[in-house]
Amino acid sequence: MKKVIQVLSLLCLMVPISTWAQEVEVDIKAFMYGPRELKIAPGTKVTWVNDDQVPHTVAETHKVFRSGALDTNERFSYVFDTPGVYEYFCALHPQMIGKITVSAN
Ligand SMILES: [Cu+2]
Repeated sequence: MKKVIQVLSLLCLMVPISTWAQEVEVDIKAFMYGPRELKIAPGTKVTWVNDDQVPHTVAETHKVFRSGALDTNERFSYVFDTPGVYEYFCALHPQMIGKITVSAN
């Protein structure tokens, strides 16, 4: 019985790790998203942080998500639940582009 409880509690610890607390940060610096391309699992929360001294935005090409202007140190988050490829850019500097691939494997 003790063994079963140990195994069960171990499972409880292990299962959430794969589905829980997946967060990634993308830094916006020197007019670039870093990393510019990202592969993540569904359910991952991505937070963009503006490290530049000028405002930037994060705008998905098909308007899946769109931040307002982010001033220095401001952040914008989006949780990617649906697998797919998401390309985004800065509405103020359209040469700034980034890509996020959401895939279960
Ligand atoms: Cu910008």
